[in-house]
Amino acid sequence: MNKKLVDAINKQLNFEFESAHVYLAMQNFFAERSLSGFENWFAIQYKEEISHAEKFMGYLKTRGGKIVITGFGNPENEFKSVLEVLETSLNHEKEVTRRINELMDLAMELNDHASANFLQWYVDEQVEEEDNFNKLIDQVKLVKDAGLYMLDKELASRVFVPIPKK
Ligand code: OFO
Repeated sequence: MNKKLVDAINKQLNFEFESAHVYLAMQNFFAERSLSGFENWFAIQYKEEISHAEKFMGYLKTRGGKIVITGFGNPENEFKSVLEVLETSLNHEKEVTRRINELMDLAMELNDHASANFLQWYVDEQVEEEDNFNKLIDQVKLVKDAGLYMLDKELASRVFVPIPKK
């Protein structure tokens, strides 16, 4: 396997571990706020990223490429809102997509058909990843509006109770 592609796949597999940590921090952000549904969703997202890294490792192993594990920066642990978490996630996935596309370009440039075929799974996966976060963002926005509507109804039901004169 071409050394340039082995290096690029190693870089991406380490970025998948970095992605896992990004979502692990988010999982705990929700756990702290007792939002167990979101906590569960992000726990699964964390596991998925680990499996993306493992899939890359499996491929390098099969093709005889040396696996090199590196470190990475600290993930963000502080967020102002649920929406900010989701928008950060979507931007993160767009960056993953950009990197996967670059990897695919390199595989094609090197005429490495097996790698291009392998990378196609990630190309498809990224369509799903971005779609998941886009949908979640839309849903959170809708729920927010619905919450405001329900609160508005509740406030509308308030009646003036005159205080007794004596
Ligand atoms: Fe969230 O995506 Fe990995 O590859």
